[in-house]
Amino acid sequence: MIEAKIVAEQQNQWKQAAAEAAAKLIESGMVVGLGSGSTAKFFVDALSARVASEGLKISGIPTSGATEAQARALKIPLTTFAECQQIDLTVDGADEVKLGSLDLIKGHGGALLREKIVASASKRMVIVADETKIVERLGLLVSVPVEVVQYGWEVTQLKLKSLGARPKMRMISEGKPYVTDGGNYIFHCNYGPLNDPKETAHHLDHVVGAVEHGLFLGFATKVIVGGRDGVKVYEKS
Ligand code: A5P
Repeated sequence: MIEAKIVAEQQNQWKQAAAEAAAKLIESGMVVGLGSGSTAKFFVDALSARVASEGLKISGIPTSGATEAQARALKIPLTTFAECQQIDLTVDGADEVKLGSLDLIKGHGGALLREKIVASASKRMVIVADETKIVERLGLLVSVPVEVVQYGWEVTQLKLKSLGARPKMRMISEGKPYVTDGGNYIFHCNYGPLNDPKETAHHLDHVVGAVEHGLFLGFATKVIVGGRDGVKVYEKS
């Protein structure tokens, strides 16, 4: 128990170190995509400190209600896609990162749809993570979350099963499904380590009733990783 607490504390320090390094990449005039999850939360903290102390002039586009609330509380100016359709740089976390391709699994914080919309509108996407997220193959540590519209979810679940996944509905508590900011359900699809993430993504892209999935292939341009040897930066190879 105590050991688990120490590991979690250390992991948080690594996340924070990566997030603070990413905050240094932000320049005045940028439209910044604000990711979701605990590592992105450290980034938003660090960014707000720069806005307050250096007068950095930026506008943020949050990827979730939680990030929006944090940014508002920290007085980070926000904008919307109605006003601005291109983001200069997005900083977000990830659940798994494959070095080399910088392909990712994201969405275990429950915000994958908005995260992918923001990523797809971004010129650059920087991922902040601690070293425990680095994998040889996607799917090694976590399942692939899939966001599914509520209507007919039973049919969509069967379709996901037929693709070889073991879909499990994300729940808040017994009998109470988790509902995303967009009003959808999430199914965690456990495939195990993926041989061909592109093929899996292609199949998931064509499931009627599935709005988006957590395979983020080809989006990240840089990954900043905090770990026992300090902060390391990886570019796409
Ligand atoms: C949110 O939906 C996710 O994509 C997060 O970015 C991801 O789960 C990483 O979260 P942590 O930074 O909390 O580990």
